Amino acid sequence: MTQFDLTSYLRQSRRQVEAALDRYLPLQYPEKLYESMRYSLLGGGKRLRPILCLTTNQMCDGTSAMALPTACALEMVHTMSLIHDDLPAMDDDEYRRGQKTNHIVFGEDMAILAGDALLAYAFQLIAEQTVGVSPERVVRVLGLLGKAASGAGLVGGQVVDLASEGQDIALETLEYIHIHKTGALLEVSVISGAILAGAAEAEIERLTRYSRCIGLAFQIKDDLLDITGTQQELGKTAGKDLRDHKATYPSLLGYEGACKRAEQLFEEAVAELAIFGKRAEPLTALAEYIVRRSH
Ligand code: GRG
Repeated sequence: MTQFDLTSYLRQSRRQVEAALDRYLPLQYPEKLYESMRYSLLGGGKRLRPILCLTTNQMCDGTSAMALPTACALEMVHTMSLIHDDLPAMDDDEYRRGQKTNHIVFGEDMAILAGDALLAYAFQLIAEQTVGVSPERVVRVLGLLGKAASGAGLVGGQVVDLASEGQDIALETLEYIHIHKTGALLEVSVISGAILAGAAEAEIERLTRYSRCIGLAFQIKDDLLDITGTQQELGKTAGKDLRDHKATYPSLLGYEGACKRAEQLFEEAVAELAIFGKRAEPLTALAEYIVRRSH
């Protein structure tokens, strides 16, 4: 639907993000801690959150000096949530992205501490390295990221998810879990880029609605990919009893119903971008990627 070359855009953006992550988090004393942090932070992944932040920032006429620290901080919060999610006390996963999980390689104690350090450093990075943005805007972004990581965001979603394991849950509960576990960080990824660039409130509102649509669409697509098995091939641990009984969009809406809902959300997301005109091409292509990706 668009002439935009998303493949090379993603390749280039990932390269920019990965170089910055490497630079912002060099190996240092105590080495074991930083090796553990770097192992998960630099160990692959789609880099979707930083790319969304940079893309929105660019669309709103920002510069990478404004947005790169926040983009990397978002990836740090995402990475710490994955490290903790994989722990024996949570999902108890041995593999992620086809590689041994952090606690398997570095031990549970170090994995907990590496996650804690990544979370704290994310806020330090934004506060200390953001260039060319007023303190008010930086504080707004810090507050939104704090909210997305808190009980009103990722942690809240994880708690309800853990409490729902092995149970039949309503679509409402499933949506609560995904809006908080996945949607909250995707939302702040999109709007932080706009806030840092000094976008108008009406634009931020549109982008908030865009991000909510792609957040849910992302999760529906994840559930659909779980069915086709692509996720398992990429190294997620499969076959744990409770997770096999987990409620998903396809289990509640049917496979076709879930596909239809994801497509609807994609259309709604794109409609929110109309006010940006042609400048929204990369964000449109990213929404399309989220809904139609193969992994
Ligand atoms: C944030 C303080 C704090 C604690 C974390 C463990 C926990 C609390 C929350 C769990 C959050 C979680 C694991 C959500 C799942 C999010 C998700 C959709 C992950 C997969 O994202 P992708 O596909 O992953 O973008 P890649 O591998 O591409 O980076």
